[in-house]
Amino acid sequence: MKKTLERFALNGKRALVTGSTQGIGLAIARGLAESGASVILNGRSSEKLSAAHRELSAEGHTVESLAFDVTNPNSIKAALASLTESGKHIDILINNAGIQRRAPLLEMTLADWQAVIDTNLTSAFLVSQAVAPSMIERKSGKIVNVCSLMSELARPTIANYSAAKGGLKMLTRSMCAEWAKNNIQINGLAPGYIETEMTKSLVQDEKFDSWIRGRTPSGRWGCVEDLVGATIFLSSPASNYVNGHLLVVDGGLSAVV
Ligand code: GCO
Repeated sequence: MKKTLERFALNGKRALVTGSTQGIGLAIARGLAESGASVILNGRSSEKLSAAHRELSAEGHTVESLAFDVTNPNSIKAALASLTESGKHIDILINNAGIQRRAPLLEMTLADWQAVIDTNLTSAFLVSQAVAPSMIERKSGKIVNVCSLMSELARPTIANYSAAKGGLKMLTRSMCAEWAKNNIQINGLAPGYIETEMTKSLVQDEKFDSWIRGRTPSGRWGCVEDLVGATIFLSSPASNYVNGHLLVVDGGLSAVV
């Protein structure tokens, strides 16, 4: 039993979680830390970053913070250079940063389209491109791209988000195609409808809430903790022969009509 559980241990590993000051990112960061990893938090707001840092540190975890803009190559480069200068490398990269800007397609502005594509898709390209060389050099690494149920299914008013998350699924497979030979495992995590700040307005919408509870075989919204086990699996030696895979955590929603 003990040997099997050790496959999920992350002791001695350093994980960077983008967009980890709240919601899914913070829950994933906490789960990685509880599994033994030292965690680097990231976010745009230094206030939220400090608060998340204090929260996880108070729980006894080894936490660092890197405030950089995941859509800005220079910001990413400067942040990672500061890590390298202190002799640190990233073993596990969780590309989680994501926003939502809902609008009917005919009314969607280019700004709302571009902001979602930049934050939810291009960021994973930029941060992974900056982190991968060190993983390739060390012939070891884990990249988890936080995709979505919307990587596979669409609904009205979220074309930007669905296009980004669909692209992220294929970027995951493309990373697998080019980097897996270096003992790097790149996989996608696809959350279903999870209660977070991003979905708060949907949860509070009685009609939408009722539809989700009826449409989801598990009969409930997911919570951020529902995603931690799958992320630990994809970040640990337990998944060393899993690559290019999209691990769906959606209460069964995408399995049924
Ligand atoms: C929406 C939601 C979804 C969820 C989640 C589902 O407007 O339908 O925001 O996009 O955020 O991504 O997997």
